[in-house]
Amino acid sequence: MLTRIDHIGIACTDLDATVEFYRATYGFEVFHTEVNEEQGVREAMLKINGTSDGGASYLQLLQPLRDDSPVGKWLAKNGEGVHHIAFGTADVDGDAEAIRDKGVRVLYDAPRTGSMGSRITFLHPKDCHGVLTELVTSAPRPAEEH
Ligand code: MC0
Repeated sequence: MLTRIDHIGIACTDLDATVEFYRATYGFEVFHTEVNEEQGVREAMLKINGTSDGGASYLQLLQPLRDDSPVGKWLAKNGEGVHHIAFGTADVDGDAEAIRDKGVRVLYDAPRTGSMGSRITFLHPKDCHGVLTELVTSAPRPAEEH
């Protein structure tokens, strides 16, 4: 069952400048940063609020590592902006399978590694009214980190 918005992914050309915009304008601080080579991104997670299931909601700022990565291709075509939304679930495997059974293309046969050790998969935007949609099961982790 999808229980919350885990994050909104935002494509940007300059991660440091975008992080500074969110800090200076809204007061959002960086909770976590990492490089995900497989996904081709450098990212910063800005925590917006915690939730009772142990997960949280974030803005995920994404700078592409390569022009031919999903975010690189999308930026070249659309410029900066909202790239995807991600729903949180305790069971990404089960939810992905149930959604696949409804005829929506699930992009991975098995979930892959996402931010902060999460397990993720994606639904094809053309099957979701133009929205690239991610399903996320968070890794158990300490409440606060940097
Ligand atoms: C592409 N399209 C999108 C889109 N990306 N539509 C809405 N939102 C997006 N983000 C549309 C294009 O405009 C195009 O439409 C069609 O889909 C095919 O796009 P393409 O540029 O030819 O690219 P493809 O087909 O090679 O790849 C599209 C696909 C890919 C969605 C399969 O981007 C993908 O595998 N995405 C999932 C992985 C990902 O995005 N990783 C980065 C975030 P037209 O009408 O022109 O045909 S990593 C992440 O988020 C991790 C770290 C995490 O959360 O933990």
